[in-house]
Amino acid sequence: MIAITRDVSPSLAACELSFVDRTPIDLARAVEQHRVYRAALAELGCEVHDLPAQADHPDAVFVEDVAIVVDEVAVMTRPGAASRRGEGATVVPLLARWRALHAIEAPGTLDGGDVLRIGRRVYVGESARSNADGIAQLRAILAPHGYTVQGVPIHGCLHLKSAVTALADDTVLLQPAWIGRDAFAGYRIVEVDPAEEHAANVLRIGDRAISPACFPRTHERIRTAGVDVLAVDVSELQKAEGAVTCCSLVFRG
Ligand code: CIR
Repeated sequence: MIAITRDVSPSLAACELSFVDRTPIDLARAVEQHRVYRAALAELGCEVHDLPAQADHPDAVFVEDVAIVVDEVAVMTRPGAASRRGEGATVVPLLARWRALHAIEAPGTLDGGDVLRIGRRVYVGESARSNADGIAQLRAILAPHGYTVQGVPIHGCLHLKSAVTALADDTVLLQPAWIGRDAFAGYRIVEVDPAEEHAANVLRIGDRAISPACFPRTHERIRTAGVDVLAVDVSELQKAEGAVTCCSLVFRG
């Protein structure tokens, strides 16, 4: 697997925030946590390509949001937050090594954090960041490659993948406060522990899942479902409303 990451911006403290209160971020700690996160990706077998930080883009470490990568193509997004629209340009030449590139055009908006692919099914959060036009454009690009693209309402969180991620092809980890179970009725559903509000965002690589260290109760539930958990401390990135999927683009090389 290939993993694209980007170093933490020195301006991370000026990040966008929607559902999380602004609290002081320890930048040196964020940088160290990001180094350990990259090491976890390598431990799970990824070839990690790390892009340099973008000082003028506080949220650029959250590289997941600027592109969608499937086996056949990649799609450069048009992030819903105007402050983030300059982040994708430096990802293009790197991603172009592995995939033909498409792009979401105005007035469409789409954040990669809203896109969950499970096999040939692509679920897209109907969030403040991803609009109907962006979802329709993604559908038009991916349908010829055999993917179904389905919008899913979410409420009370930033992105679809704040509320649900995949643990396996037949199993999802879900926060029922933020998303209906009905869209995932065909799957085995593991719910986050009620005491761990933000625990639904895990990064599945093969048969293992990277998850923030602060959610031990949900880790127990994930292990009970038969999936091994690799816990990483991303506390400073969580203060910027990020977690584990958002810091990488992971795809088959
Ligand atoms: C933002 O609001 O855009 C960033 N502060 C956080 C983005 C997190 N991205 C993600 O979970 N995919």
